[in-house]
Amino acid sequence: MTVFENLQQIIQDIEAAQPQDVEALEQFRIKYLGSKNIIKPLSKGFRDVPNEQKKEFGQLLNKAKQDAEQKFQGLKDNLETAADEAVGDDLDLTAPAEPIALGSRHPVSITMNRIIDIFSRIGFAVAEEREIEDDWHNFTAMNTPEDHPARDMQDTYYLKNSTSMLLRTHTSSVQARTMTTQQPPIRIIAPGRVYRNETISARSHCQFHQVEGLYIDKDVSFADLKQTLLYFAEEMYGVGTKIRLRPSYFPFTEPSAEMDVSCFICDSKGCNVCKYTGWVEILGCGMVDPKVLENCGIDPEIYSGFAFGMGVERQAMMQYGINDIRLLFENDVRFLQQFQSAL
Ligand code: 2NL
Repeated sequence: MTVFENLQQIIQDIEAAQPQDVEALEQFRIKYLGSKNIIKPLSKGFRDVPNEQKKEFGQLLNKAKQDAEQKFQGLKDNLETAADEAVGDDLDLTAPAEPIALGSRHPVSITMNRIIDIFSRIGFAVAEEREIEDDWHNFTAMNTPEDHPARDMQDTYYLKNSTSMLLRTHTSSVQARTMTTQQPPIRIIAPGRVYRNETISARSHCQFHQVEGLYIDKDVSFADLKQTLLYFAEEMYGVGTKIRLRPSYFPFTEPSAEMDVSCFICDSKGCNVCKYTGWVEILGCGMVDPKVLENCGIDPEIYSGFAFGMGVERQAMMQYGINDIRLLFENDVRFLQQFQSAL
């Protein structure tokens, strides 16, 4: 066979080739367009072709290369379109979208929101403030003496190299800031995170949440305190819930009391939560000490008020039967997704 005949055969083969898939197309590319393609060796035979045929041979060589290139591009485009259409077969654009999973509220947030909601309904405004405080707003304004153990480094987190800046130990500092900038009537609740240097265990943690409340006006009495807290207890733990006030002591209230509610777990019949007493302690309260009012620029001869403070974690734990406070701060979704809230 002459190089001429060889070349003509190749051109016919290119025309007849029908690669059906990506693999066959690749073989085609290697054979006619790759670095070791079968057209190349023929162009080396160019000098053996008689002069009068050189022009025709050159044109045939170019035609072989162009045919191969054209055929390859055409087949490649066809295969890609076919692949796109195959994917399209599985795509149902009318199908409903995958639902996006909603998160759930943290049990501490659920409990705190319920408390906030209950007090909002009788006119308490929510007050929020900084978590890094100075010792005046956290302790001094609250009538806590310089040598009080709560001020100790052992109990309170102070900022590095500071004896006056600290992480607030209660949200009373929020109320101190409200009282120094606003005159009565004041009716606020202060929900938020607080910090105490405690050893972490199933029952205590170095961070927890509080809701404190403050009501200051002319003629606010202990009877107002008691009725407000009874309303809260019934809203929080159900109509018919009883309250019990026991004398107590806080530097910022006088007189002071601790409040128990009749056990909502066993209906006061006796259980683990109420330790078989029928009562569970939920908050501390009292009449704002005149010294606190004075410290914050409110005249105790004109105004009086009550205040209370409650921890949120313990109430959430009792409500949901959680036996280890650490679960509330680990953020394990398997734990967190079990809680549902209306608020
Ligand atoms: C508790 C007890 C309490 C207060 C907090 C308060 C705030 C102001 C003035 C006076 Cl501005 N008192 N707060 C009063 C009594 C008790 O908390 O056991 N908390 C977890």
